[in-house]
Amino acid sequence: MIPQNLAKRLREAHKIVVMTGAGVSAESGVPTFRDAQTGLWAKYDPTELASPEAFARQPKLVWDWYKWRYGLVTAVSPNPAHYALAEMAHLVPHFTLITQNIDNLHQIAGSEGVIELHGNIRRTKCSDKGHIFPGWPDDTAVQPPLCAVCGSPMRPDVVWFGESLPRHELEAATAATLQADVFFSVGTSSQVYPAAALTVEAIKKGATVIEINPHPTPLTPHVTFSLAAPAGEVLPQLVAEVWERAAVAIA
Ligand code: BJW
Repeated sequence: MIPQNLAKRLREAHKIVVMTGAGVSAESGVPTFRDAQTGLWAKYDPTELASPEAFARQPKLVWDWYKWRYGLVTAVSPNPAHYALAEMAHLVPHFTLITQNIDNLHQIAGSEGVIELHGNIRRTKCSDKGHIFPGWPDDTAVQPPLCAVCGSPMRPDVVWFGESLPRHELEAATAATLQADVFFSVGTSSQVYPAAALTVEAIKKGATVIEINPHPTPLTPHVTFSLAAPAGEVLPQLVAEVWERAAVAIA
């Protein structure tokens, strides 16, 4: 059940920004980073493999881990949370979707103009000059394979700890956040910056900030509404109760 004052605020909103994290893909079967894990996640700390230092130390391990994850995300499908966000874009005057996820599931669900803060695992690039390639190269004797243009080792086109976020994407995300009257933080632990700083900015500027997460985060005490439930349940319910039923009532 969506609180009535939240539903009213959403219906009146002109500019809505949604930022998603790993939790939005959890119901598709993609493991999150910081929840208890099994399999390869239990063996290796994902937050330690996602760094240039790890790649320099163990390039084959990092390459294999990402290639395995590439296989994982290409085998799963968007869930009701992804589809609800794709639908929400058509129901509000201005809608911006920002994601920290690299799995492409928002785009597959039909979202357009998604701002990807941390890259996309469906692209690879070379580690020296940043030459970008769609997809993953075929297996070669050398792992990771070498760039066809400059010969440096290939890596996924994602943003690791200590690396800058893509400038255009971060600027676009910041601009949208500063103009938002409603800001959603969905399925993120709000521990990784500068992504979490967007939520902080939205809170500081007085936007209505809604967090959707079954578990509390460091920002939970500061948001306007905390909806403590899975995104795949809350978002479809929210779209139905706030906009679709309102449209039926008017018609
Ligand atoms: C559900 C659910 C369901 C479960 N429904 N919810 C300021 C302060 C402190 C530190 C820094 C700072 N500024 C920069 C830093 C350093 C660093 C950082 O933030 N460190 C902190 C960890 C302390 N940041 C960086 O290094 C960034 N770069 C940068 O700042 O550049 C400038 C600079 C350069 C040089 C020197 C200094 C500064 C880059 C960050 C890149 C992050 N990259 C990763 C890997 C991407 C590739 C990959 O996928 O492998 O991005 S790390 C990982 O964390 C990934 C994620 O996008 C990101 C965020 O994780 P997320 O999405 O929040 O996932 P989880 O697992 O943490 O949380 C999931 C949540 O879902 C949980 O809360 C669950 O409860 C919930 N959930 N099921 C809804 N069904």
